Amino acid sequence: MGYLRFPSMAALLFCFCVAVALMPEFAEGRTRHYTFNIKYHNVTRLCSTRRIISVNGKLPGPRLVAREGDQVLIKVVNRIKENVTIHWHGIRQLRSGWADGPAYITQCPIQSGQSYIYNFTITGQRGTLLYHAHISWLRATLYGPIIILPRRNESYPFVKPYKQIPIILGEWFKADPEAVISQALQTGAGPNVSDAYTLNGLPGPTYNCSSNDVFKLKVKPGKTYLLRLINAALNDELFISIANHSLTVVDVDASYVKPFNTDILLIAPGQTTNVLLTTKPNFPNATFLILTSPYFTGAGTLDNTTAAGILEYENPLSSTSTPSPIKTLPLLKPSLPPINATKFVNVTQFVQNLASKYRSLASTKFPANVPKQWTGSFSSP
Ligand SMILES: [Cu+2]
Repeated sequence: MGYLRFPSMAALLFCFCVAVALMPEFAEGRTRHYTFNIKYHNVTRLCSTRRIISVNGKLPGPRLVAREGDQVLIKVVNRIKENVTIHWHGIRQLRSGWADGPAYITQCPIQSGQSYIYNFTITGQRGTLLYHAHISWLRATLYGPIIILPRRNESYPFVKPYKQIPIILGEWFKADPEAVISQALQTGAGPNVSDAYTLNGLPGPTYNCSSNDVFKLKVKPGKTYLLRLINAALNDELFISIANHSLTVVDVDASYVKPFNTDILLIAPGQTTNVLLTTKPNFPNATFLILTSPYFTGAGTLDNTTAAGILEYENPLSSTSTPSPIKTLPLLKPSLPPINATKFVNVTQFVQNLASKYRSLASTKFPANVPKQWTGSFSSP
């Protein structure tokens, strides 16, 4: 009898385990492994070449992709002379604070020739974040996107995008950023400003000697794209806008928000915004500039330039023998808030209005669990 009963008990246990695994709150994430080699490589921008420090020889660095609930193991190998750490900017690091990354705060830096495995689980977050170096100014070129997809079998609380495209805003220095910051620390003066802003590492045609280094966002008509916008600039807040296209904000810093439309966005350094871009229903016979420029209200100097990328529609005629006429199409330009003093008040007003539009999604599935009653006491015990 015992011999016969055993398989039926095992079958019951198996069914129970399967049932538990299928319940979303018990669904285990998978473990994802990455290797980040921190190396030097040469990059030419604005007609000058310099050695930069990046991940796996890429600017921006490779995409780190995971689902909510996944454990991520990243082996960081230091193949440069400088000490290095990587900060997983915005990851909550619940019970893994030692994997956060700020040098001399949560860890000793990884020394030349050494490696370290960052180990964390993504909990209660989905959307876009970024990683970057967190020692001195190595983050000027050492940065990349963190893409957190919803759990398996879970959908977005918005229309399923046709494609997802990260756009990382950054800065380009003709000089070595390490020399820039070390000079500032020695003199006590503010550091020299960057020479250009970039979209996915490319400054675009608004700068001298940069007409070939242009980020192109290639789209099809009548589709919805999810743009994962990241500001990886060192310290500057940046506006971004696409000519003749409205953007729908759906997720900020890996939290869903109540969707709202805007023509112009502002993103602070280290922050991210996911937007839906719905393309025009038909080939528009034009191309569209994507511009990014800084918002600045303080004293001192800043890089007051504008970087540009191009939104380009796939030409329906290009599949025939006719050569693509895209270069001959009119190039439309968005207007960004100007930075000059006379418009100063208007810009600030614009930013305040924009900021007031950000609201938590606060749906049944993604509630805003904010305590509404204060139960503590200000008096000492
Ligand atoms: Cu950071």
